Amino acid sequence: ESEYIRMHHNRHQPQPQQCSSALVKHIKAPAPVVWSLVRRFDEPQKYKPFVSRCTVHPQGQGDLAVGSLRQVNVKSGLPATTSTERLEQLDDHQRILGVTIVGGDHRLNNYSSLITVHPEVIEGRPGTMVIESFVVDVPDGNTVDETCYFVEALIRCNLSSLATVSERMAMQDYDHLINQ
Ligand code: A8S
Repeated sequence: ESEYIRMHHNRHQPQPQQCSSALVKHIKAPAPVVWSLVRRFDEPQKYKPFVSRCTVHPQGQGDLAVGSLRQVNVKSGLPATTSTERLEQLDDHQRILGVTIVGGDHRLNNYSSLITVHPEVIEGRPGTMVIESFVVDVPDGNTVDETCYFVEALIRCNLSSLATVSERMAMQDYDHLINQ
C-alpha cells in the first residue's frame, strides 16, 4: 500500500498554500470491474453520488483522449453547481486515471487528482485496492486543514459509492455464471 503511494502518488509537491493527501479504499470486486467504472471519464455519474449530469466535448463517447474536457453538474446543496475537468492521463495497462479541474463556479482552484486501481486478494477472492490522491489550492479565508477535510469527505463518498456499485456488478457477473 505505502509502496504504491510512493510509486504513483508522490508527484504532488504541495506549496505552502496548497493541500494534498491520498485516500485508500479496499473493494470486494475484481480490478477489471472497478477499472471499468473509474476509466469512464465521460460517465462519472455511474458512481459519483454528487454528479447530476456530465457532458463531454467533443461529443462522441468512447473517444476518451487526453485533453478531453467534461462539464460536470453537481447536485444542489453543495457550494458549487458546475465544474470543467480535463483528462490528463488514461492508462488501461497500469490502470491510472489523472484529471484536473480547469474551471467552474466552485472554490477548488488548481485541483489535480490521480486514481490508481490495483488487484489484490481479499478473503481469498479477487479484490481491488483503489488509491486516490489530490492536490489543490487552499481558498482565501480557509485553512489547509479545512480544505483537506472538505475534499477528503467528498472523495470518501465517491470511493464508498464506487465500492457499492462495483460489488453489485461483481455479484451480477457471478450470478450469470451460476445461472447460465
Ligand atoms: C471528484 C472530486 C471532487 C469533486 C468536487 C473533490 C466537486 O465536484 C463537488 C463539490 C465542490 O464544491 C467542488 O473526483 C466540485 O469528483 C462535489 C464541484 C469540483
